[in-house]
Amino acid sequence: MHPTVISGTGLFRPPHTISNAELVEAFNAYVERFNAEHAADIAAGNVVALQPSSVEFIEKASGIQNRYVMDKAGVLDPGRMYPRIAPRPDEQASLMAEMAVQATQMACEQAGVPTSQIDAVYCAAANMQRAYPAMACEIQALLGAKGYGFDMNVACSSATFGIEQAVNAVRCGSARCALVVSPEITSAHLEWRDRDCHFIFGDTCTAVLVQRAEDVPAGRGWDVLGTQLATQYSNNIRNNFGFLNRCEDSTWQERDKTFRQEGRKVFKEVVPIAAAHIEGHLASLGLQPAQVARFWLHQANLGMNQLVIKRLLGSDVNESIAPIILNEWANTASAGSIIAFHQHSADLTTGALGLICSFGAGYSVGSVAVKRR
Ligand code: CO8
Repeated sequence: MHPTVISGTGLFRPPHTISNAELVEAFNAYVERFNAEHAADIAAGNVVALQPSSVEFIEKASGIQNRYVMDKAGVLDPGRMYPRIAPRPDEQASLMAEMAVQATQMACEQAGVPTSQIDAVYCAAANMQRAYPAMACEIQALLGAKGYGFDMNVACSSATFGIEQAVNAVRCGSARCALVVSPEITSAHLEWRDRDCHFIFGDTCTAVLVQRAEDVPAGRGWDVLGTQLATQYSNNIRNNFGFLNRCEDSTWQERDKTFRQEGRKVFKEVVPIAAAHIEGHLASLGLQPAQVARFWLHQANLGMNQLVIKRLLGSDVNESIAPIILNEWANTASAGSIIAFHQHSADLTTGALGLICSFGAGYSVGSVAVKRR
């Protein structure tokens, strides 16, 4: 068994931002238009009038102030309310692969390795833009990488579940330099016309390189101490979009074909699951939460992260213990905890312990314990 190291991380920043004020203005224009168009049915009680959204609610309920998206105009057009993404010919690099290559180049630069050294690619994200060929195979080709690649989806926990696959492959010797890449175009499967969730998500892509420790210069990267994954089936976060839809004679416009959730239930149920998971994982490594210098938690909701930290440490969340990036990025599905790690880890010194933890649909929870080299 070979010891493993996270040697580099990368982050792709989409071209557009949407502030809460811009989002709410567009949403409320859509609501006004919808209610005017359906005035007779609303008056007759056949249609329920839509309610407006508000910046105050969004910030208080979630902590989100902004999100990045691949297309802004389509999302903010009250007559459309979803991104406009041009189809590409098969010969051209696909959008998810393009995002993945940019994030990977940054991770490889940080690690000081050429992309050609990668010999396993895990494209781990909450949605894939096509059924096949696997996104990972295309990313592998664009990077000039060797070995093999495959796609995997465990919703918001895809990246940490991918890291466990990468760590195990490098540990066992079936790969030496494994890439976990998480291109998240959440804007394309979010229902922007539903005020309960229209503010939640943003787009991005992260990349994580896992290498054999002996290949990484001393003092660079993070030793992987261990990974732990768990799932527990729940329908509280669900999206029924899939290849069987055409056989059911339904269209993608139906509400169940984009993201839906019972947000309150998710909040209440996932916080104790995540806190117990982290405690259990650390205990299996002979560690207590108080010994951990930093927790890079999933970025869905500020209040959730505050509660997880309170359960673990009995204290309030602060930027040093558990950095928050969701105010700027919103919930980026599987990429959130990796963005936090990427942006808030350079200041920790040799020997510092850290824990990356994601949680979300499935339910799923995945954690990666690391130690600064
Ligand atoms: N503006 C104004 N009022 C609103 C709005 C709005 N935009 N939205 C709802 N309200 C109203 C509600 O109608 C409700 O009114 P009333 O009391 O009259 O019924 C009131 O505000 C309170 O609503 P909620 O109870 O829903 O508010 P909460 O305080 O619970 O906050 C949250 C809602 C922010 C959604 C919160 O519950 C939450 O964050 N929950 C956890 C969510 C979570 O972690 N989900 C994980 C999903 S991520 C994942 O697993 C990945 C999936 C794959 C990616 C998908 C990409 C698209």
